[in-house]
Amino acid sequence: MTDIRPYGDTLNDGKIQLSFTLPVPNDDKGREAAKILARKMGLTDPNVAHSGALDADFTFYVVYGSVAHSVDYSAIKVQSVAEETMSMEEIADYIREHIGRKIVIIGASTGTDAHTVGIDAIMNMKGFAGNYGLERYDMIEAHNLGSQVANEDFIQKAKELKADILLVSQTVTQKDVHIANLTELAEMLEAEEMRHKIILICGGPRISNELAKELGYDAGFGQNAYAKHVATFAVQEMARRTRG
Ligand code: B12
Repeated sequence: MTDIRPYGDTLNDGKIQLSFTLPVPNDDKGREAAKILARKMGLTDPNVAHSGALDADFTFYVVYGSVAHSVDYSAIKVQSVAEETMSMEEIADYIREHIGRKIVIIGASTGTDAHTVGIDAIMNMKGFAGNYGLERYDMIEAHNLGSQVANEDFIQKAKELKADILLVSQTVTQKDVHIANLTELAEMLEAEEMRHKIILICGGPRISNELAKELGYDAGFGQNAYAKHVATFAVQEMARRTRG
């Protein structure tokens, strides 16, 4: 597939939907402004499907239109975490065989981030979407520290619990606050001479493996990540390091 386009009614018709807010009242002039903006973004035949007042001076728009661009799908290369995913039982067996002791994993939503559902999905006993969390895994001692955990406290806890693996969740990305916070943690671990001793993994809805590596992490996981994905990577990486 060398030339893919969005699909609406018929294949390759290029139909897309945008949503945005403009600082104007919800009236005809505002709707025209939304269409002009859509045309400037390269959409043909823009159509304002919805406009809703957020207050007297701000309006939310949903605009449909066709985009002329296409993507050469066959040329795309992504850096996903490539391991073949093991099941919860296979992971426990793998740890017994290759590491020979329980491993300690701590996780938190760090900095000012108050979102816990993502890290809970990965760690909590009951898990998420039919996938048990790390607390249920045999051979893994999992500690979920919750949200708004300062990087200093996270590191302190990692020392206390002799953590092998640190899991950091970041949901809020406004003004790139996640980049600053993730970078700070990686730098603090370097300064404490702990970075090479632990496996450092981040995750969240706007985190990719590529971004994580750029920030000095061992791996990054985004949407649709479950405990088995992160545990497969982590235990295999730990075994690789033990061998190395
Ligand atoms: C619930 C929610 C809240 C709740 C959180 C409650 C709680 N206990 O967590 C409350 C009401 C507290 C809240 C507050 C805020 N929120 Co909020 N919130 C949401 C909401 C609706 C759902 C998030 C969620 O729970 N998703 C479900 C989980 C399961 O998905 P997930 O986090 O993506 O996790 C998966 C993966 O990403 C991955 N993963 C996640 N973390 C990790 C970590 C590791 C190590 C790994 C391996 C994988 C992994 O695995 C998970 C399972 O697959 C989203 C909108 C949305 N629909 O997504 C907004 C949203 C995230 N919130 C947003 C905002 C802006 C805020 C506030 C700043 C609002 C405000 N102005 O006060 C505050 C944050 C304050 C703060 N200091 O952090 C924005 C973020 C925008 C951005 N890009 O920065 C969103 C997107 C809403 C929006 N459209 O504007 N929020």
